[in-house]
Amino acid sequence: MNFAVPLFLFWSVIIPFGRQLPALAYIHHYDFVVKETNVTKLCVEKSILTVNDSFPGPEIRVRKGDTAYVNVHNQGHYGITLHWHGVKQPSNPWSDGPEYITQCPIEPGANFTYQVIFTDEEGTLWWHAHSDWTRATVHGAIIILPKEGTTAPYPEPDGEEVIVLAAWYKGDLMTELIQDIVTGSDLPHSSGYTTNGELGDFSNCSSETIYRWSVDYGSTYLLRIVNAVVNAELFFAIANHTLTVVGMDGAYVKPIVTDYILISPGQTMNVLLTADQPLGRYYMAARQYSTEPIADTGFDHSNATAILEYNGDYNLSASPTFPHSLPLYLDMKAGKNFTHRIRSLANEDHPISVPTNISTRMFITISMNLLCKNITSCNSLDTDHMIATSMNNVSWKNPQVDVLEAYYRNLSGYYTSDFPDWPATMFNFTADYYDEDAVVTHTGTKVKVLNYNESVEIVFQGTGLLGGSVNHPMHMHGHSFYIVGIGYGNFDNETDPLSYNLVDPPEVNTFGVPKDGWLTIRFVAKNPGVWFWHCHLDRHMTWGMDTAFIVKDGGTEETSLRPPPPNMPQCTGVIGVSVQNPGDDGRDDALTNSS
Ligand SMILES: [Cu+2]
Repeated sequence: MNFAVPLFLFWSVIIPFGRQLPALAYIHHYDFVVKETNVTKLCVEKSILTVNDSFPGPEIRVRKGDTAYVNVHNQGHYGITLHWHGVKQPSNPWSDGPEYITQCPIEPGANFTYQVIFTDEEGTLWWHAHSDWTRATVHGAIIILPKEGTTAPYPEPDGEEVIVLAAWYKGDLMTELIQDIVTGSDLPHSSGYTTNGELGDFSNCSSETIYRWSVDYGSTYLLRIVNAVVNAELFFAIANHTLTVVGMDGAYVKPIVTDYILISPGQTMNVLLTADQPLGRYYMAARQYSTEPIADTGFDHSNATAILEYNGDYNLSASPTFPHSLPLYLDMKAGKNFTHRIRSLANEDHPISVPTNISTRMFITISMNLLCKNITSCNSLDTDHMIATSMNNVSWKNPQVDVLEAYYRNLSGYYTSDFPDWPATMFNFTADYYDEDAVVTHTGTKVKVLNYNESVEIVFQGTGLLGGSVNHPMHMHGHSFYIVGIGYGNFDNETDPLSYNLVDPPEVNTFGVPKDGWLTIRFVAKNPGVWFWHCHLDRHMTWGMDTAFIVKDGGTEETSLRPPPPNMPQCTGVIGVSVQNPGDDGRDDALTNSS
């Protein structure tokens, strides 16, 4: 069964009915039924969690500035939440979605209506589950058209195509995840990558269902590409065809003409393609960009393929052409070359506003670590510890009542406001050698509190601790941010700022901190509420590479956190075992002085 089809079939169900408001903003309503659906891939039938029986899930299609109400009916076996990735949701974190950060899960049998408020986003974003790893199959594209009467900053394409790239797990992902977390093992690895739900010609039992896209010679198309993969950055290319990247993460970029892209989990890219090649069939292919030490973790070597096929008469028996421009798994140079070309459009119609008077500076190490399994016995690094991740050596632990609820109701004992602005110790972060003591981290539920309108600069510094330096795509909720600097080695606070781009830095919601390097971002904290930020490789998120901002109210109704909707899911006080590392190093002590 071709799972691209249900997406189309459900169009009639999810098509919004519009009610016009002043200022040409529309309200849309969707019903999302989350349930188990049987599918067969890689010659094996299994059950996956879907929305409306569709993998990928239904599209949300709005115009800039609209609002969508999405009623989520949970008919699955586990609690679930949904997140509207890249939608800023001003003053409305109640509908942002990350479990135990802004809400507790929607229990099986229950429903919750999210109010998704669009403001300045334009282009493509996506939605996904934000509980455990359910987002593996519970996700879909969000298409944000320009407001009526306005156009995108490129000629109107003749057509468009949504390409959702995802990971496929042969086994029962939830069962394996829980088992691995309990035993402290490495977390599940995927068995392949999918294009609009299909693995393609290079995977077993997948040729007949390969995803196909028909094009007319001479036409130009807008591709809306979403990386919904759980744990991998991907290279993507289309044989013999040039790609022109024009948008990223719901904002426009200066056109990048290229024969491949690199896209991180969480990122979206809008790409123009002109069908200008001889009539025939061409592979659209994706493969993992791995920066991990292979000896430690290995990676998924599969190639995801779909077929671009021209309409018209030609020899159909010939094999499609494969894109030789698709870089190989470990091609760091190709990764770097593409990433360094991304610039915001930054013109009169699409201006940017990079903060220059910084009021809050943070320097944050992001690391692989070890965590004590049980505080009463922590002698051996090998047997008494499990893998963890951290930011400034704090490995995030979810609270039993979500941070937003605790903040809004002034409940103590659930989080502390002491997320550090600096690492506790300075060391040679990117050295190959590392001190075994430095590798041990501790858990905490520490947040960073920001005043409204504060201008924030964060330098993320990757570390080589545990020999585990990798690219970390960091994602922030509730805000987009500017990438003003990127570099390799240890950050130098005297010379590196001289290279900052304050003219046309990309404005994004997810961006990779390079392996053995650093990344500087800037943003203005103008969205009151609680906002999660974390690595968008779920293995790192699960291990603790997360924290949250609390942005305080700004003094007016418009600049203040709204009250919660009446039907927020209640916290049962029973935290899912699968949520995070079960390691405990005295976290409860740390919480006796809650904010
Ligand atoms: Cu990471």
